[in-house]
Amino acid sequence: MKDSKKIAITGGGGQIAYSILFRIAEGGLLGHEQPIELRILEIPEAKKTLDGVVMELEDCAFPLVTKIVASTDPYEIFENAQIALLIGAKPRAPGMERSDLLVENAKIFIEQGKALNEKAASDILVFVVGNPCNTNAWITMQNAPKIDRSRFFAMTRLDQNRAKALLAKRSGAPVREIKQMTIWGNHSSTQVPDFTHVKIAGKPAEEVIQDRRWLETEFIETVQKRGTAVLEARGKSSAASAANAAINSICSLMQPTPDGEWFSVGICSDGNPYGVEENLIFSFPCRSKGNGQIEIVSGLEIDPFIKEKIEASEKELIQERG
Ligand code: NAX
Repeated sequence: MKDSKKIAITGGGGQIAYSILFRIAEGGLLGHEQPIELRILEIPEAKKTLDGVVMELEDCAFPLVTKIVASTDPYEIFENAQIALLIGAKPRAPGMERSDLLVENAKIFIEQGKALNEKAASDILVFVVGNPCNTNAWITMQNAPKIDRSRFFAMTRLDQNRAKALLAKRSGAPVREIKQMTIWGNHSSTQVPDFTHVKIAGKPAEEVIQDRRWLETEFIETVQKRGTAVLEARGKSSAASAANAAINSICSLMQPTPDGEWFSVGICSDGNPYGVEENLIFSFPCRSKGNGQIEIVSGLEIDPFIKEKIEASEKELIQERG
């Protein structure tokens, strides 16, 4: 039997965790041959909820789970962690400005960055879901100088999945035939779902859909506003689809990317081939060589309509960085 992989998850009492923990424990993240140790963080106010979730995890008797640690201390949770899923964050309260949200979350991710720096495995993969996820990932990276900057990621995969699903619906092609869907920039309303390189069953999306106006307007806006639409319909924000996207992302990072495909993830922009400001966590089209070793897909021609939007998202991230 292989050694257990230590997976740290924050926000363990929350909605996304309630879905992702069970999928990870079942083998959905690292496969059915890899034993795992779950190390789950919560804040004291929600520790009781987490204790209930741990009881349920135990009651599943997952064969792959060798140990579960639940705590309110990030230094304990991140000890020797090899993958960290930073899901827990402070939600936006009614009337709260985005700038206040950034300040409140900065405190969390400064502390967690320091704890990761001190305690985690040096080659840990840090994947941030909690919003504003790009800037939270950047703050974590700044506070964990011992960990290579290429090991920090922010989730834009849910946006990519939403975009693929929408193109599949519109074109009538199955989702698996939609390839090379890029989300550029920030996971916010300035995100850029780029349809210009998408292939639908091997053909350019614009050729299959034959409605550039729809792609430039309704398609982009629907993807950008999908989170709000789910919230309005369900009365709660996206959870199972977010957990699914986080799992998809880690699988894409850990396994070599198949030919003719790429995936979107927020990564450190240092040395990127598209002239985006350095020292941001920015979503790019990426390919993995396996084990979290990824490179940005280079040489794509950027459509002027898309370029303008990428610059607006870049500007927003520079402002968030402060
Ligand atoms: P919930 O509010 O259900 O759960 C968050 C949990 O995090 C709570 O139990 C809370 O007590 C805990 N928490 C807060 N501060 C913490 C800290 N310092 N350490 C450990 N735990 C802490 O939110 P949920 O629906 O699970 O969403 C979690 C985060 O994901 C939110 O920030 C949300 O905005 C973000 N999302 C990001 C997405 C993305 O695509 N990047 C999509 C889904 C989601 O909106």
